Amino acid sequence: MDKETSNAELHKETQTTEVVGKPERKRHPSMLEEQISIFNSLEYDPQKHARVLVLYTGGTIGMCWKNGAYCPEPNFLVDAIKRYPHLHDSSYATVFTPDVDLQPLVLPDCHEPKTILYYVKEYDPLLDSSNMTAEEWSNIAKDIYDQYEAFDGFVILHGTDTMSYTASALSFMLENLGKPVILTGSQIPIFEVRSDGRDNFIGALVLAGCYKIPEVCIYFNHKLLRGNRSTKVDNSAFDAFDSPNMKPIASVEIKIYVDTDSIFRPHKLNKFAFMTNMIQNVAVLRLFPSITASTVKYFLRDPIAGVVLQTYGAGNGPQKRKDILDAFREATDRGVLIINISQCSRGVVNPSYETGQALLECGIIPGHDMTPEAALAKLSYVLGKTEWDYQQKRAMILQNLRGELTVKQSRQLSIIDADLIEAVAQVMQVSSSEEMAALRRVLYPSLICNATRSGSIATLESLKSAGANLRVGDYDGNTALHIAATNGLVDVVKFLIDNGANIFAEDQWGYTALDNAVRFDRFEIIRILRAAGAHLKQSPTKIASELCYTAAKDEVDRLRSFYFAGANLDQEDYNGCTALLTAVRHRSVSCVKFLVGVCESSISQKDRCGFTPYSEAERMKDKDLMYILSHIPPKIKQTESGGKLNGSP
Ligand code: ASN
Repeated sequence: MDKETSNAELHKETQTTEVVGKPERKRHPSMLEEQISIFNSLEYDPQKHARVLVLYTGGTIGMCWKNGAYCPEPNFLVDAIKRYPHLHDSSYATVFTPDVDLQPLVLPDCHEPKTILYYVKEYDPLLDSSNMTAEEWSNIAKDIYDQYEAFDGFVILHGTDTMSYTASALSFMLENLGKPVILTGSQIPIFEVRSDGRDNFIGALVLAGCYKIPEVCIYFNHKLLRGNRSTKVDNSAFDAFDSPNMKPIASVEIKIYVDTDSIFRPHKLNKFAFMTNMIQNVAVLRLFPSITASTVKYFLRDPIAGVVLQTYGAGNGPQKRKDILDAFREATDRGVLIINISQCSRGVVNPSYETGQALLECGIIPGHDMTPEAALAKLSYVLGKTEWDYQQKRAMILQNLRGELTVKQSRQLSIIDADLIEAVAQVMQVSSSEEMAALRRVLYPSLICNATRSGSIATLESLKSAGANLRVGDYDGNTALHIAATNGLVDVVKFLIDNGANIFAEDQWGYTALDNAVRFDRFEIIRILRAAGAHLKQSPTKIASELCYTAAKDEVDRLRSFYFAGANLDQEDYNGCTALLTAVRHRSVSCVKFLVGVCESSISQKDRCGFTPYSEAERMKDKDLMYILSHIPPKIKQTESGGKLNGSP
């Protein structure tokens, strides 16, 4: 009996006690949309709740034992989850709606600042991950894209066998990702007594909902790994995944430890997008000592477009095998992209031997310390970028696009680092390197916030080169980006975004940099943040209340700020009142003028007593307002990047 079989036998034996009954009813496909619309209900509060969308693709986690094998069971998981008190707080869920079918799933309190509400979208068909293809990756990417603004994070329930491939592929396909996407699964189905699935699922939900780690990750056996660094290393242990060339980003123990310094910081943020043109003519070729030239030539024939070449040690190949080297050279001359990665799971490709140099001279690109899964995904992605020519594609393979490879950083000691921190260390009699590191962690956020406040990009640069993490917030959770947005420091905001600032970071009151920019009417900063993918997180009804309050006070610039930030100015507040109707009632003339230029439905909308803005103006006998409301100008088009910023409509 091999390991896999004995594992299956074990499952079979342990299964029966906890498997719950089969549900009577199939879930309606539109149910998810209806459930999501409940998010906008009065009870949902982004400061108290985190929202996670779970995309359930299949895998052992939801499988049942049938006819002597494990297979995915449709329409089973959600009803089962609802019966596990550790996975769902059914009494909390009734707060949102009494309709059980529309209620969110609620993760019971787990001592995090927010309660996690989650929704499961089950794929049809559910798949063992060995059956997954690039088509499924595209479906996942599209679902994340479609629901990006409605959720704080995403969990993908997935089989373990190809989880690292999917995680690697998604890390490239999801461009400018600003929210966590966490894949997890299990070795034993979640319905079984000894399942690892419950812990994995709960950990993934907590990390996706409450920790702002804007990366595609794998969470398994208490470790959060960067997805494109991960690989499945064990098919029978709970500790099934590792990232051999990178420490875990987080570990979930009694406390959750996140290594914030290791979170990937992109160089430039744009609006979140997804790419699905993954080229499938890529493959792995593993060298072995007597491989024949004809095998290599056959392998490299058309239609192959990209090859991950697994070489020996630090990237070495048979330098004396001219026939093989010629085959490689001939392929790269034809435009085939070949990446050199090592057969060793740890270490970097480093052409310091003649044998490595020989491959380099054939046009083979060093793959640094990428995993085979990441190298394949990167090839598919780069080859699919029609806007890049061959040289750009080669250059992109060498670049660190999503944290998939290690780039050596020269750490220069800056004046700030050397002088101030050393001086404080001396006064405090700090001696060990651990204490010194702890001191830096405490001092850097304050230094960063100070430098930001004074608009000193040079100081920020020097802090960054000294190893400071510009994403980290101070004791209030205020990040440099919050401060720059509040103070209208356009250049600093641009610098921070170019240096990987987290546009979704919240201060301790739940405000993001975009909220601050709106509250201080920083139009240009709102535009920059929107272009980088930021969006308002409050529920539309709550935003509508603020809009009404703003309209009542005739604060037209604040209305503009909300408009540029993407708020729907036609939205009704709790009383069914719109900003336009409120502006009319309070004779806020400049707000009425602005709103008639940008609103659609609220111009003719009746409130609960049957008044439209015009009939209200008539009732108030306000001739000016009646004139404005009967001369509606053509609508101003909201631009992609957040609206028309110059001049008023
Ligand atoms: N064969 C399963 C899958 O990858 C293995 C698992 O999930 N543990 O779907």
